[in-house]
Amino acid sequence: MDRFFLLSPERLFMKKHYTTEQWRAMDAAHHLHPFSDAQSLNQQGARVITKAQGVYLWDSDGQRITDGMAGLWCVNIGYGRQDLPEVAKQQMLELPYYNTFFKTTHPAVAQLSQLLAQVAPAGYEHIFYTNSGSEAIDTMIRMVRHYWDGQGKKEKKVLIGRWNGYHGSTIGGSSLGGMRYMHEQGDLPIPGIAHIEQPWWYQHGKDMKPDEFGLLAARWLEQKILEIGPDKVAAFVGEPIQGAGGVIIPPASYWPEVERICRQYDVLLVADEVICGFGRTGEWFGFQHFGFTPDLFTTAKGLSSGYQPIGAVFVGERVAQGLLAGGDFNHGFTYSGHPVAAAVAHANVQALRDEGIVARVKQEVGPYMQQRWRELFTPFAHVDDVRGVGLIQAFTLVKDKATRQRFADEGEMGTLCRDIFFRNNLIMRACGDHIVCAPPLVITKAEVDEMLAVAVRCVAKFEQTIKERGLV
Ligand code: PXG
Repeated sequence: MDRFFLLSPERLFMKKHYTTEQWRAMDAAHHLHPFSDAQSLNQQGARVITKAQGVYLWDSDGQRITDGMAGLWCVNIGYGRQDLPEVAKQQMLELPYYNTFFKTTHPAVAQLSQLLAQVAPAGYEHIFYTNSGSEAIDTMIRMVRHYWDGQGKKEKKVLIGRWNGYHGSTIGGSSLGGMRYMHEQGDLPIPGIAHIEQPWWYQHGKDMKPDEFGLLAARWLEQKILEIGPDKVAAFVGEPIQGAGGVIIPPASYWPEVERICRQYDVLLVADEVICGFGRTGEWFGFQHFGFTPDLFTTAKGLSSGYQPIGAVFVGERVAQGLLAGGDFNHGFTYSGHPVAAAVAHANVQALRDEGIVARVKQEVGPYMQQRWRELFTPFAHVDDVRGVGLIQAFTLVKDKATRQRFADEGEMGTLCRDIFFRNNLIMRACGDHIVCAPPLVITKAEVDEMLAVAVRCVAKFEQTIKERGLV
């Protein structure tokens, strides 16, 4: 047989010949979904998404769905780009795979690294690649501990994260994250991880002004460092804005105070930019929005806009010098710096920059979204803490706005509301009772209007439903 055979068109396109029911049956029989109750999902049957363009998805019944979540907070550049698949194809033809372990490199990864060092602020000249955000977090954990070993501070091993923070699903990532329902499965967290409370003013701020509360919340970190002992604490890790935790935006005073505390106790500061990175807040990275300088930061998602799986740890000067002087770092993945993922990420980041997509979030579509979001949702009786930055926004479903009373069964109302969106062909995410929205960064003002008009009708329907059911 010819070594370079091609799949026949029939075999390539066979997948299009099934019906929705057939897809569902196939899926239910063999596919275990992430973060899902397999039994109940299989009874309902998953919605089959077949194609996408711009900010829209289509399902196998031909319904058009507005994707208010950019996939899973990742398709920053929007669906349906022609250039990214072309780059992938060319790279696959030229060099589909080679590793970067044993004194080899390749043009795609070298070029991507140069570009990333350019779009990041000065001082992040060194980048380590992974396939995902979770792997970026685990890489960072090992890197930080290895760094302190190299400095002769072998006791400095504890990483501090936050309750309701999300850092992925690997053993390290889910330990560092503060999702208790994840810790319950698999005996987590692993040793050497601690957590402090999240900086959510609405819940924990009581009578304080937001900035007063921001300082208080930062000092929870100081207390924890002192409790553990500064000589044992390696790093503090936080998302600039907590994404999966429900878009928790700390007061402006929070991050600068966290930074001051980290410097005072010589604790490394790590920003998890997996959601905030690559334009989501209107800046390239979330730490630029909040005005602090992490020692390292982790990225994924928007790095390739989800067109390929890739993550990266950006290493600042201090840790980079330690690593460069520290001999072998015994860590890496078969696909670290994968040529196709690197080539696609390069084309994506270049387009985010050269087409002004990130700048537009800050100057134009972000402010417009924020204004409309507040105007449209603030009036609802059971919607409160309406908030957002750039193209990441949320509100919280509450029982009583006057007393800030939440619903008893956290998540039940969020799911109810989310399902109404879904039935109306709009995807927004419920994180507990927080409704969150993070559309592709290329969304136009007209598409924002169209999306929010549907969302408003859905929230009205939600309020009517909970009244009818006697839930309020
Ligand atoms: N850090 C942060 C801040 C994240 O949001 C990860 C790390 C892990 O990335 P990977 O690529 O390993 O998934 C994430 C991922 C949700 C949801 O439902 C959020 C994420 C992933 C899946 C679902 O909000 N964030």
